[in-house]
Amino acid sequence: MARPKITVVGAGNVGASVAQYAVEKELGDVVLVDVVEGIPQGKALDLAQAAPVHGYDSRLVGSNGYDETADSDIVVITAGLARKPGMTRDDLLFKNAEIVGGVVEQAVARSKNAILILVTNPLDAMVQLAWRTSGFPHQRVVGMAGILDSARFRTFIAQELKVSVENVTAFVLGGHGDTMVPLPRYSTVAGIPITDLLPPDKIQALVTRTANGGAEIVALLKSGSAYYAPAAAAVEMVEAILKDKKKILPCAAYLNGEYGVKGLYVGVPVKLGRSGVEQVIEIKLTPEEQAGFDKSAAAVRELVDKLKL
Ligand code: TXD
Repeated sequence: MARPKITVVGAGNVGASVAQYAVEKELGDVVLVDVVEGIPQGKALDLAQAAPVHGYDSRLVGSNGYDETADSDIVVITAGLARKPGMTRDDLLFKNAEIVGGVVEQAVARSKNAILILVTNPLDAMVQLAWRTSGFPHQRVVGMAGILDSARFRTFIAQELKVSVENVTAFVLGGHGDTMVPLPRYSTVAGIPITDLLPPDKIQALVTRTANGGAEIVALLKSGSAYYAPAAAAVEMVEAILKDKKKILPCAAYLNGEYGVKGLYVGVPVKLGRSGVEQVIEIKLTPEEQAGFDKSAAAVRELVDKLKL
């Protein structure tokens, strides 16, 4: 049986790490694509030469074009710009929309049955754009953000309580970053809600640190943003899909009335399997949580409207 084929567009920090984690888990063969000449080829060759040491037989190819991507099972899109001094959020929105739109057109023309996983920021708007541009059913276009946000929350909870990260689950809804809505009452340590383990002010401090998790890393790195955890999160989605795990994960998914939102991609728990987003998991929210979610959806809607999607 042929190995699954995973295309990763954007061979920068996140893209290269997605390729690395994917082959280390031997999830499939990987095609790395970037506009910069030599970068995808060089990184693919370097990762191929790590194979004998790590013991994976996944093949790696780097390219500046899309022919090698034909018949991919999954296309992970990390191509884009990060905000530079003097650039407004809108500049980034329009620039990345141009990049992601072009990438999606090229990729889907050669892989009509692929599942698209978006990573480029502003995440929720880029997923909506990719869905529109691809013409794919919404189940096959999904965005990565919630796994990262919840992984950050889990890390901080585990550190605070001095327990294994494996014991900690966390539930996060809404758009990526500032407007995310963590749900402490559904966040647990070995099944015990953290609301039984930590005082409210401590939980609030961890929530605030999580919402600012990306900015904290940007401030430390000075140039560039986080990539190990974002890449690990994207690869968890790749694995859930290719292995048809039916894993419940927070992802940016298309809502068709769920949580009171229609026609918009927002972060919610979904079931990920070989068909993509197989189900949106709906839970009952308190009025306060629903208000947070509505605010988050409104922020996404604003960007989507600017792109006239
Ligand atoms: O939670 C999340 N969704 C995110 C999002 C977490 C981390 C990073 N997030 C966003 O992913 C970030 O704000 C950026 O929009 C993307 C990629 O982040 P990364 O850190 O990997 O940026 P790099 O290192 O600058 O890499 C981007 C690459 C770079 O090599 C460019 O040459 C390439 O994208 N690029 C392109 N590749 C292909 N095709 C086109 N058109 C193109 N334009 C740029």
